[in-house]
Amino acid sequence: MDEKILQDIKDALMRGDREGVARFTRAALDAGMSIPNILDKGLISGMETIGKKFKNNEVFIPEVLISAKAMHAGMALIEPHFLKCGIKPVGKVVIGTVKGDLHDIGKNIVSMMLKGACFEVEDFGIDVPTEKFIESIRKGGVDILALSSLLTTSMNSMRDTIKALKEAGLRDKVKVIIGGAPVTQEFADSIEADCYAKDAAVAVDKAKELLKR
Ligand code: B12
Repeated sequence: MDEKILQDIKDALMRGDREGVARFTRAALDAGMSIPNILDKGLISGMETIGKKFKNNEVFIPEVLISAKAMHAGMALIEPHFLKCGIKPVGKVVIGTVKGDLHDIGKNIVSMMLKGACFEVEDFGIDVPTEKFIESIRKGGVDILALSSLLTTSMNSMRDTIKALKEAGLRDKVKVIIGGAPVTQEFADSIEADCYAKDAAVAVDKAKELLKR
């Protein structure tokens, strides 16, 4: 039964069927299925398959875009289940997809899960200019800067942001965590980020660790 609903979510996402994704996600929630299960085995799994098809030229930008919108419909239903923190935030995170990059699905999942772990999250969205990040750190009160990149080309914007933090004398004011499909620990080390996380669950653990450093 659970497997069937997860497959229904996945199939609807791959078809770009927004209403279907919403309907099956709601059914999964009503059936009491766990959020990580719905996210990993339904929504993210569907998006991964689209990614493979895109790579193999079996689907193209318009189809990917429609599936991405369907993914957002599912995530919108899941998000309220993460937001159960009535207590004082454990820390503040500024998050954004770096300049030159319009991908936001992974970043939104990280943002949602950080909120679920009681972080205050300010999300600057996509294609964020370096100066906007720097300005927010200059204002103060930000514990962690979280940068997302899905393109090998936009990874350079992560390097630029850390360089700009140093030039502004702000590098020791904030911890920087980076992620996104092409990002690796090796790259994080090379640009002197404080840490790298391969997915949203690890990002939450690492963000908590960063607060203690
Ligand atoms: C959806 C998608 C799009 C959508 C984006 C819609 C949206 N609202 O995001 C659209 C259609 C707009 C798009 C456009 C393009 N795309 Co695209 N896209 C994808 C696709 C299929 C899926 C990405 C995704 O959402 N994955 C699902 C999420 C859940 O995974 P994720 O993003 O990796 O996030 C997880 C982790 O990485 C991590 N994470 C993510 N961010 C962060 C941040 C922090 C701080 C941390 C700690 C962790 C973390 O946690 C997340 C959750 O676990 C990928 C294929 C792929 N396999 O990645 C290609 C892909 C990224 N795209 C690609 C390309 C080439 C493009 C275009 C250049 C295509 C074109 N010719 O125009 C444009 C670029 C536009 C731009 N300037 O950004 C390439 C990139 C290749 C490369 N080496 O750079 C890929 C890999 C496809 C491919 N194989 O060729 N794309």
